[in-house]
Amino acid sequence: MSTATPQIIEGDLSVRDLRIACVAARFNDFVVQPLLGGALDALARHGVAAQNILVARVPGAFEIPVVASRLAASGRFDAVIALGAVIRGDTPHFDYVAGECAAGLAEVALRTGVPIAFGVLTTDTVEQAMDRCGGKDGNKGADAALTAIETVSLLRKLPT
Ligand code: INI
Repeated sequence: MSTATPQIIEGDLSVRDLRIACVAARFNDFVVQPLLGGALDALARHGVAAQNILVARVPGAFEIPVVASRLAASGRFDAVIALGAVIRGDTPHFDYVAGECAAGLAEVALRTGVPIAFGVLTTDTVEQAMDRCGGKDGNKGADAALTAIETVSLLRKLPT
């Protein structure tokens, strides 16, 4: 029996010279602003220079994919971080906004090859959103920033 072990490739957080675009919705800004702060803080802590970060603000989560698409296709960014908060409340709008945002971002990432970190909260209540933007469940904006860095790192290690 062979004693060979499979090659395992993982990304890490030590990549340098990253160029990052954040696309952040203004809708539910009381949630998105802490998400953006968490993302920017995580990027700074991992050595991403401020001059290599662009933040684009869009009206709502529904508008994130088209702007992410433009930025990803520009060739000027290694990754895009999408930030927003879609809160169900009692509006049927929720499923359309959240679903189209997620599907649109997945399509952009696959089409362009530029990784997109999904830092768009989709919650039933305001309380759940608050828990995830710096509350008891952490900061999903910071998590998305780390995901972006790790995924760029992995892509740089993979065969082309
Ligand atoms: N946009 C959000 O980012 N979050 C929401 O919870 C939300 N809700 O509930 O409606 C929302 N709607 C606006 C939407 O993203 C678009 O900006 C709007 O429909 C104009 O295209």
